[in-house]
Amino acid sequence: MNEFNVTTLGQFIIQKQQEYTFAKGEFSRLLRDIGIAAKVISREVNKAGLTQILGDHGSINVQGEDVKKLDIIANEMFISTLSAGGEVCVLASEEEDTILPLKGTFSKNGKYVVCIDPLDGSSNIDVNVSIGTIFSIYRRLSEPGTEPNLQDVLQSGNKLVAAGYVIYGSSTMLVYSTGNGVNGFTLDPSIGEFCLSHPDIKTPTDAKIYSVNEGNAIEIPDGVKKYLDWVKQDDKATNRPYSARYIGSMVADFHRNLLKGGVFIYPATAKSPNGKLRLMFECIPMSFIAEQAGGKSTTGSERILDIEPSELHQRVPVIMGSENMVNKVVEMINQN
Ligand code: P6P
Repeated sequence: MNEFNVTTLGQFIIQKQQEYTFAKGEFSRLLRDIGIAAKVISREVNKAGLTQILGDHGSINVQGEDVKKLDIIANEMFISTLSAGGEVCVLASEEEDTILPLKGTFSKNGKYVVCIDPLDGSSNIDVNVSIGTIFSIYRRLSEPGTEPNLQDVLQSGNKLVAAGYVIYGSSTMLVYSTGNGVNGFTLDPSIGEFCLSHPDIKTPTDAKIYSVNEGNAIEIPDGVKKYLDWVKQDDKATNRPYSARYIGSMVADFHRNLLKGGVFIYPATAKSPNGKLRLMFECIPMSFIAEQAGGKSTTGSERILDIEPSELHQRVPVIMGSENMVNKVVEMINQN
C-alpha cells in the first residue's frame, strides 16, 4: 500500500513472491509480462471502433471461425511479449494450430509454459460487448535448454502454477490465482497500472443466475434440459426467482457469475458433441479460478481439473460456478 491506498499488480506480485522462499523472480516477471500485454490489448480494444481495425481479417482459425483483426493483434502481442521476457519456453495459443516454441534469446531455458486464448469472444468486438484474454501457466516438463514439446503443454489443471483472465469491459480487469485464492485488479488508465480492487474473491455458494445458450435447448443432454425446465417452474415453496443471463462471451459471463454467483453451462450439443469450449484454453483456467474462489467445475461426469488432456484443441462440456448450482445440474444429469 502507499499514500494513495493503492496496491498495484507489480507490488502485489512482489509481496506474494516474498512468501515463496524459492521464488527467484522468474514467475513474478512472467506475470508482469502478461499484465503488460493486457494493457496494450486493452488500449487496442478500446479504440477498435476508431481505427478501422474492426471487421474480419478474412482468415479462418483452427476452430473454423472468422478471425477478427484484434485476434491477430492480441495473439502476436503475447507471442512477442513472452518471447522478449524469456521466462516461457513454449506458448500454446487458441489461435494457433500447433504449439509455438518461443524464439527469444533466453526462451529455450524458460521454466514456464503458457496456454492462452488471446481474445475470447472476439465475435462480440463489432458490437462492443466485453471480451477477454484467458491464460494458464505450467512448469515445463522437458529439460531447460532442450526443445519444448507437446507434453510440456498437455498438462491437467491439477498441474497449474497459475491461471487467470483479463476482461475488457466497462473497465479492464485482470483476475488471477496462483492456488492461494483469487485476486482482481482494475486498470487505472490515468496511471497505466492494474490496481488491487477485488482482494480474495469468493464466489457465492448459491445464487439465482444461470448462463446457457438456450438456442441449443433442443439438442442438449436430457439432464441439462431437465435443469432448464426446473429453474423455470413456479415453485413457491423454494421461491426460485432465477434469472437467465447469457452474454455469449465466456469471460464476461464467467466474471459476472464469479462475483454475483451463478452457473455457466456449455453442454454437448448436436453441433459440438464434445461441447464447444476448449479444455486447454478456456475450461481449465476458468475452472481453476472457479474452484479457487470456492466454486465448482465439471463436465457433468468428471472434474475439469482432473482431465488428462489428449489433444491441444480438444473440447469438453462444462458446468461451472456456484457449488450448489453446479451440484443441482449434476444431480439432474444423473437422474435416470
Ligand atoms: P455460442 C465465444 O465464441 C465463445 O468461445 C465463448 O466466449 C462463449 O461463451 C461461447 O463461445 C458462446 O458460444 O454457441 O453460445 O455463441
